[in-house]
Amino acid sequence: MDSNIWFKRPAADWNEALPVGNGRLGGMVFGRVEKECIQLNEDTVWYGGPQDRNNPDALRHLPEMRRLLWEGKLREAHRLAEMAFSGTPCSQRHYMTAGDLLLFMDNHRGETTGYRRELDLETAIASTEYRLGGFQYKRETFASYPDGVLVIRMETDCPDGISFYGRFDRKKGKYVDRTAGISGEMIMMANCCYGEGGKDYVLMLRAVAEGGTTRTVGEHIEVRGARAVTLLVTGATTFRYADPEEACKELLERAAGRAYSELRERHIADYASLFGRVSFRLTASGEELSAVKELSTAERLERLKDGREDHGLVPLYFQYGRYLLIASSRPGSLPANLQGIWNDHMLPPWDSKFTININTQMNYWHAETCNLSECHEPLFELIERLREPGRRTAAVMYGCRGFVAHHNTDIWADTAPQDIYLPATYWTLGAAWLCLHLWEHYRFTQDREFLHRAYETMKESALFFLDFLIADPQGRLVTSPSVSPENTYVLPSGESGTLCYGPAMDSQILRELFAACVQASQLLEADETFRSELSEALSRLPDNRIGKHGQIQEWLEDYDEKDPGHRHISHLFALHPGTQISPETTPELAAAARVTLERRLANGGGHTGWSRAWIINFWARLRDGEKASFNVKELLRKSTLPNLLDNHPPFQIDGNFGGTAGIAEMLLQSHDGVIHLLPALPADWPSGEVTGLKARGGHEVGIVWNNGALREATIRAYGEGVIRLRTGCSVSIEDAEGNPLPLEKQGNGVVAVHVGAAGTGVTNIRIAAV
Ligand code: FUC
Repeated sequence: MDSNIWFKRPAADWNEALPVGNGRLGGMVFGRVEKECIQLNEDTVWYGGPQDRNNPDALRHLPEMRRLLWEGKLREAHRLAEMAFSGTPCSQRHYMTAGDLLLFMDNHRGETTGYRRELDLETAIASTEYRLGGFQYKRETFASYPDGVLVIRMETDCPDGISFYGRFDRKKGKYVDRTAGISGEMIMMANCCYGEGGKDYVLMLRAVAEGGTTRTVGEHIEVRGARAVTLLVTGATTFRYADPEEACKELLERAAGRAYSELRERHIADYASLFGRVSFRLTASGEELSAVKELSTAERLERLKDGREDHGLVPLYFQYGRYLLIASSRPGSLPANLQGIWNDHMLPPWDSKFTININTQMNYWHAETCNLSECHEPLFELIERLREPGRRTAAVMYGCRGFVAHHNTDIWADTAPQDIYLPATYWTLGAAWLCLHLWEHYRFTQDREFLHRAYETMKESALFFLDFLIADPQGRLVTSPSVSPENTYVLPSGESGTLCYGPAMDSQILRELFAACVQASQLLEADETFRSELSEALSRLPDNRIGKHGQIQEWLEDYDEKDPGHRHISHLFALHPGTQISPETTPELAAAARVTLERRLANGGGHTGWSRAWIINFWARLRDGEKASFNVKELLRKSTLPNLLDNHPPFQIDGNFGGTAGIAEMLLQSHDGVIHLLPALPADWPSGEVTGLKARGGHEVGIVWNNGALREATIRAYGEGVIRLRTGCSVSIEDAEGNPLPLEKQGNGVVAVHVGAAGTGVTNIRIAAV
C-alpha cells in the first residue's frame, strides 16, 4: 500500500508543505534546506472574545416576516431579514495563524543531492533528507498527542554537527506583542488573541541539543556544533489555561525529560492505534506499478490528470482523510474547522470557522465509518457548548424553547446569524443537523451511556422546532423564515429570491431528527408525551416531492434555481447523509435524486471540492459505482493541491474528509438496517481489499473482492442479534470455528444471519461468495 506523500523538492509554497498535527497543535513543514519554515497553528488562536450578537429586534418582527413570506413579498422580506434577523454585529470571531518557526542552517550553501521529503501516514512523521557537502542530513517532525508538543529532530553524520539559529515570526513581526529568550534554551513569542493585552497567547520553543552549545540571543535561539538536536515547540492560550506561559513551560519541561526515541515511540504508539485500524488496497497491474514507482505524489497527480489510472492514489487519498482527522480532531481539541487546523492567514477565507450548513458536518462523515469514533468527540463537545448560547438565541430572536444555531459557529459556540448574506444567514437548522451526529455515534457504537447524555441535547434541539414550526395554508408544518442553503430561486415573474418557508432540506433534517428522538426515547424508555408530540409533528412535515423536471423539489413550490449547477445540493440531504431516499425503499425518489444530480452536473456542478465530495457520496448511495468513481477522479484531478489537500479553492479540508467518506460509502453501507457489501463498486476497481470499516450496530467489516465481485468478507459482529446483509451474490457464512451458520433469505437480495449468544461481546463470522 502507498502510505507516503512525498516530494523531490522543498515546498515552493504552502500548498506543497506537509501537515502534521495532534488536534491542538498543527504544523506545515516546508522542508527547505537552508531556511526551514514550519508554519504553526494552535486550535484556540482566534481573534476576539465571546459576544452576544442576538438581534434584539428579531422577535417583534417575526410575525411580520412570516406574513411577508406568505404573501410572497420578497423584496420587503429580504430587507426586513437583513435588518431584524442578522446578528448584531453581523460576524462571529475568526481563526488565525499562530506564527512560523524559522530555522536558518549554517554551512548549508551548495548543491544538495538525494533530496526527499515525505509524510509517512503509517507513523504521522514528516521527514526531510538530503546530502550536502558529502554528508547526510535528516529532519523529522511530528506532533505528539500524548506529549502535547511538536517535535523537530535534526541529525547528520557531518563531524561538524548541526549549527543553526532560529526564531518565531508572525507575518514579519506585525502581529507579535512580545518575543523573548527565556533561558539559555528557550524562546517565546506572545500575542494578543482575545483582547487581554498580549498575555493570552504564547508560543514557546525549547532546544535540546546533544553536544555543542545552545544559547538565546535577543529573540533568537542558536545551536552550534551539536551531534543532534531535538526542538520542542508548543503553544497555549487562555481559552484552556489560566497562565499560557506557565502551561507552555510545563509541557516543554515534561517533554524534555524524555529521550527523542521515547517521544517518537510514544507518538507512534498513540497515532497507530487509531490509524492502523483500517487498511485499503486496490490491485494495480505490474505495468502501472512500475510506471509510478519513481514518481512523487505530485507527479502522480499530474499523471492522473493526463487520464492515466492510478490505483495507489485513491487508497492514499482515502487514508489521508483519516490521517488528517486524527491530526486535527482529538479528544480535548476543538473540532476540525474549515481548514482542519492548518491556516496561514490572519483573516482566513470564511474565517476558518465552523460552517454548519454542510462543511463541519462533512468533516465528520468518515469519523464513524472509517473507525475513528474517538475523533468525533470534539464535535460533540462543541455541540454541548452550543446549548447555552443557543437557548438565548432561541428565546431572544424567536421566542422559542430549546436551542438553535444558524449556519456558522465559532470558538465561543456563537449561535446568532452570521453575515448579512441572504442565501445563507437566515437558516436555523445548523444545530439540528449537528445533533444527528450524536445519533449516528450511538448507532455505530451502541453506547447507551452516551445516548443518555446525547438524547437530552437532541431533544432540546427538537424542542426548538416544535415551537418554531408553523402551519402553512395547507396545514403542513414548515420552518419560516428559512432558505435552501445557499441557493436562489426564480419566480415566474423573473424575480429571484432566497427567503422562503419550508425548503425541502429543513423538513428532511427534521424528519431525521424527530425520528431519532422518537427512537432514542423508546430505547431509553423516556418522555412518552414528548414522543407523541414529535410523532404528530413528523406526520405533518411536508413530504419529499418530485418537480417538473423529474427532480427532487428544492423548495415547497416547484421553483427553478437561478444557478442550476449550484454547489449546494441541500435537497438531497434525504439521500445522504439522511436515510429517507434509497433505490430499494423509495425507487421513485431515488430516480428523482438521480435527475437532480444529473442536472446539477450538466450545469457545471461539483466545482468546489466539498461539493464534488458530496456528489461521490450521493452516487454511492444511488449504487452507481461508475459515477462515484468518476467523481473521485474529478476530485483528485480538479480539486486537489500538490500536497493532496482539498482545493475549494482555496484550501478547505471538507473535500478531503467528504472524499474519504464517499470512498468508504462505495465499499460499505449500513444506514438502512442492512450491511451492504460493495454497494457501489466501479469497474475500474476490479480487485482489492479493505479491512476495519465500521457498520452501524458496532460491527467491523473486512472485504476482499476479485474481478469486480465479492470473494469473501469478515465481520467482527458486536453483541447478539440478527445481521442483515446485502452481498450482491450467493454466499455461505460460517463462524470462527468454520461451522456453517443458517441463512434466511428475506427478499430484495437481503440475507439474515443470527450472531452471538446472549451476553457475548464479539463474534467473528466469515462470508464467502459461492
Ligand atoms: C459555504 C459554501 C462555500 C464555502 C463556505 C465555507 O458558504 O457555500 O462554498 O464552503 O461555506
